[in-house]
Amino acid sequence: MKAFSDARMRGYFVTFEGGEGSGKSTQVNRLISRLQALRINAVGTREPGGSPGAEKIRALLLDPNAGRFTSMAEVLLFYAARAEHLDKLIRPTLSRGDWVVSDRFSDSTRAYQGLDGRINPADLAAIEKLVVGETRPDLTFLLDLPAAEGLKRAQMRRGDAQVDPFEQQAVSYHVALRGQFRMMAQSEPERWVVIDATQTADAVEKEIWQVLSGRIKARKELK
Ligand code: Z5A
Repeated sequence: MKAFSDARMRGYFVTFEGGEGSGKSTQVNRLISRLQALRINAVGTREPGGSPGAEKIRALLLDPNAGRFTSMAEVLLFYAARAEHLDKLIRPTLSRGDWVVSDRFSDSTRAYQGLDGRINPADLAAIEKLVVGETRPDLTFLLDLPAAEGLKRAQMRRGDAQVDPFEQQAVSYHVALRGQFRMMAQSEPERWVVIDATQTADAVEKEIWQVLSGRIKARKELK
């Protein structure tokens, strides 16, 4: 079985997915520290964003006063940001043989923008193919926890700051999203690893590291 796409040719691409407040940014930072301690060059990044132009698009998408764009406009904005991110950061990093660890990637578009059914799934898949091409994640962690718990954590972290248009959606939307992510993980078990994100941040980190150290060892053996 070929466990990694182009494993000998390029670096390694890890993504974190899940609902609001599921602990993705916390775990991206912890993972980057662990990789750097092993002298593995790794870049932590996020979506939407991750490059100067993409961060500008992020500001548009998450403007608390703007509301949500129409479905197609939203998809195209996320993909415009992703195209920038891929060309300016992700592809150059992977082609140097380094690691990229991203807080969200195209699975978030499939889940969030795919959920309302207003975009034909075939159109969404075509845009993904055009922009992402072969630069698909090697491994994706789904940080899975009940929507209400994630929203509570996000609210605590936000404090007095304004709520972005995605967090403003009804709890039922976030519940449906959780189901969508779980379904996606089930349909591609060779890429996704589901982690119980109700555990402490330390326990989540440990579980992630167990999976990754196995992958690192396997990569060394492949070389
Ligand atoms: N979006 C989209 O619709 N389509 C797309 O293609 C993409 C994104 C790429 C981006 O918002 C929004 O864009 C997102 C989806 C949409 N909106 N929603 N909903 P964002 O980047 O601002 O937010 P986010 O990606 O949803 O993540 P977040 O709210 O920043 O949360 P997080 O990164 O998953 O969690 P965290 O910041 O690491 O942790 C949250 C708090 O919980 C914090 O205080 C931590 O200290 C605490 N924490 C972390 N882990 C734990 C554990 N294990 N136990 C207890 N407390 C914890």
